[in-house]
Amino acid sequence: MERADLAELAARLDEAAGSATAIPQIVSAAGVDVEAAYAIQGALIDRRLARGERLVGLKMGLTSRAKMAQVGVDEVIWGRLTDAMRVPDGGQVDTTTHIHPRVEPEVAFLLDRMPEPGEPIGDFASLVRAVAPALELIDSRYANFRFSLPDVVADNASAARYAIGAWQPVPAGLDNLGVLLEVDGRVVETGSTAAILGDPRRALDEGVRLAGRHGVRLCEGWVFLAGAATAAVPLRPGAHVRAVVERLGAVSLRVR
Ligand code: 0L1
Ligand code: MG
Repeated sequence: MERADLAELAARLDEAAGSATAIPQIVSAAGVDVEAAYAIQGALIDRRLARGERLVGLKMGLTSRAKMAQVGVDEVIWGRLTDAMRVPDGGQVDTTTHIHPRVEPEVAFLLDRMPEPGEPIGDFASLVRAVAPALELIDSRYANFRFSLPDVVADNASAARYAIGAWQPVPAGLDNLGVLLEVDGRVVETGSTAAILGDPRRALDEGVRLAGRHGVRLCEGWVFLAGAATAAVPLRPGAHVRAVVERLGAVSLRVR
């Protein structure tokens, strides 16, 4: 596929996000494969950077069985995070600026140095400065939240907004911490960090490897969203959403 055609698909996804209007599965309809879909994702992010946003990290997607089953795609994917996507802990999100937003509880890592592709997770302690509870708000730009693998990759792994709680030293037992997702004080999902590839540290390994294939190296000071510990739940206006991760504390946001 020509570069101009990839740029056109990126522009349509960008406009769909900007106008909060769902579109059909234009990427799979154009016969784009996963490799080219990551090039579209890159072009999509370049448009945001051209508007003044800064690249500040990476997110992993579909790192748990619950998430894969929810959307019918069974491959781990990654996307890019910009500063404009971040919501302060306790901050507000306006649902009218999104199409059909969902929220999921995650853990975030703050990177201490740039990892080498293929570096084993045994070096996790030297790579990660701190860990925090996180909420990711995802919003597919495709109608009915339905897509194939190339569609969702091009759509930046459905990334929309994220909130991060207070950074903590890396806790013991990171591979099996209890996770709760609450809406209006009621627990709606429960899980464990073990749901994230068996150990969220593995997500960092995968992120370094998969993004490295596309020439993207993680940088010191970047945020890394390791993936969701439960399925995502739809967001409705007025809701107060909170994620609690054992030993890490809580993070919340309010929906307008
Ligand atoms: O962060 C995620 O796991 C989302 C990945 C893309 C699939 C979805 O929209 O649920
Ligand atoms: Mg996620």
